[in-house]
Amino acid sequence: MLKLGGFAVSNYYNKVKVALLEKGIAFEEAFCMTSQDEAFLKRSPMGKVPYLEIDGQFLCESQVICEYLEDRYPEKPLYPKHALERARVRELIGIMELYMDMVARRVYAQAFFGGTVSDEIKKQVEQDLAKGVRAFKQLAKFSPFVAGANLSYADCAAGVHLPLVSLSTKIVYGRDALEDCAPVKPYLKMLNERPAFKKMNDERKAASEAMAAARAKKG
Ligand SMILES: N[C@@H](CCC(=O)N[C@@H](CS)C(=O)NCC(=O)O)C(=O)O
Repeated sequence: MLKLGGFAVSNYYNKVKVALLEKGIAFEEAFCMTSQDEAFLKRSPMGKVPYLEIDGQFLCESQVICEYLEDRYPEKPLYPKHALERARVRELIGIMELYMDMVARRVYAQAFFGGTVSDEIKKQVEQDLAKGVRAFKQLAKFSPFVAGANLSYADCAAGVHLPLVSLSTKIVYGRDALEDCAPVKPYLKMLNERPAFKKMNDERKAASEAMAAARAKKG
């Protein structure tokens, strides 16, 4: 049985989790937080989540894990058939992760964890994120899925990254960086009507509430 390591509040963990659910692959969840401890680095060399345990071996990086899932479980594909269309799915994922989530992530400490971020970083993030959002708007199809007619790994990524980019920028800048991209809201609503996305999101919300309660208890 595959074991997915990480926690249900992590967007990268949830990207893989929703792909597993959509593909109907049996898996167990192995709760763990990120860590730089020697023992954890044996599972995930960068100390990040998620990782996937496969017969006692460990694989890290969410996109690499998705590629493995597609190769190993080709039934119910989450990539289109043709090479260029497959590349388009990866292109969208790259834009969302490298130029949107990874950029907005620099203000997540302030948005979600009670930290503060310097004005300089906020300004830089705002500028860089505008380029990522522009590229996303240029490439996203919403017809009805983000890369075209069929559900793909780009939707697994969009369904977990876009809400975080929206929420974090709304909190930090008072303006949702995706507010000019009108199809995003109905698209996310449509995704969340799918049982796999609903399950992932229900479990994310429960885990997030539990984490907030534990933090409040700690003081
Ligand atoms: N490129 C990685 C990103 C994973 C990632 O950054 N995960 C976050 C949790 S959402 C994490 O582990 N952060 C801890 C750290 O960066 O040390 C992937 O796609 O798996």
